[in-house]
Amino acid sequence: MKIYIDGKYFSENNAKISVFDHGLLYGDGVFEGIRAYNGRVFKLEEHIDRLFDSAKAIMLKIPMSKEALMKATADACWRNRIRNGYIRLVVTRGKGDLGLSPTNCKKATVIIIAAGIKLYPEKMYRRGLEMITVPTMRMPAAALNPAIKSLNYLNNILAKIEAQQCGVLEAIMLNSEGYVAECTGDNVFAIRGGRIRTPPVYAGALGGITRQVVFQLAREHLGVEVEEVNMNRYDLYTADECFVTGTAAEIIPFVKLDGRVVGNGKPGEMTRRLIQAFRELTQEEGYPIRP
Ligand code: PXG
Repeated sequence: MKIYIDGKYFSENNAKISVFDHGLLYGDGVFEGIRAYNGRVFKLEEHIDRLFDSAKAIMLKIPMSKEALMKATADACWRNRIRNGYIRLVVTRGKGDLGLSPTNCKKATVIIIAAGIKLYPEKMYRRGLEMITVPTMRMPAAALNPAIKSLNYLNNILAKIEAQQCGVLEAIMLNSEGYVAECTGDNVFAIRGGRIRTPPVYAGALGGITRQVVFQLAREHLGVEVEEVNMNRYDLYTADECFVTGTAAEIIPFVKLDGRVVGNGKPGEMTRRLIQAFRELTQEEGYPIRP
């Protein structure tokens, strides 16, 4: 594996950054998880835009243009012979001193890891996940806005630990008002009576790229506009179908939440059609890897 750090490639064993990098010391930085399918990087421009938005929100200057970063991402895939894979793009605050202040960090560090993909087992897509609601709530926007994809993921990691303690892989996180925000690393959707609903970003959700793709697929393939509305756990318990979306997960149905069986306990018809349409789209479009 060849890993990109600040314009140079290193072997896995030599890909190292300073222990004084504030990405390590404080989780000070931003990142993206991106997928490549069939020799193309899926929704690359959208991921790069979100990365720059996250960076802007934390006053981090990314030391290259959007175009250069897109080219570098494709190049990292090319050099690693990746046609289908998972790409982690990380921009840290860079090397500073032991103080919190980012002003001593002279230059951000840009890292691109283009690797293979560890998919969820296929049977989850056919049978559906089981989830619980965890006690750790999503961070209020006034503390650290969940729309920022920062390197500070402890909030989500604590929720993930709680899920695993209960023997499930994903969890519903609520916001401080008790509304559904999202999962630890996925957005959440519910379908009832043919209407598709998802929490708005202001409820504490990341503006997921896969979430946005589902808006498009629902419109084009099902003739339905997704509604962004505040939701309670009740709305998930009483839905006909539920699913989560994320770059790694793609679209996965969930069929049980907090012990309540969702719908008839099997992935629903609309969810199945969205999964199918998503798989077709990923094979068709994207930013070409071949130079
Ligand atoms: N919410 C959060 C908090 C996320 O981190 C999503 C939603 C889905 O967004 P996209 O743009 O991917 O559709 C994410 C992104 C993991 C993992 O190991 C998950 C993400 C990022 C990094 C790791 O589960 N999900």
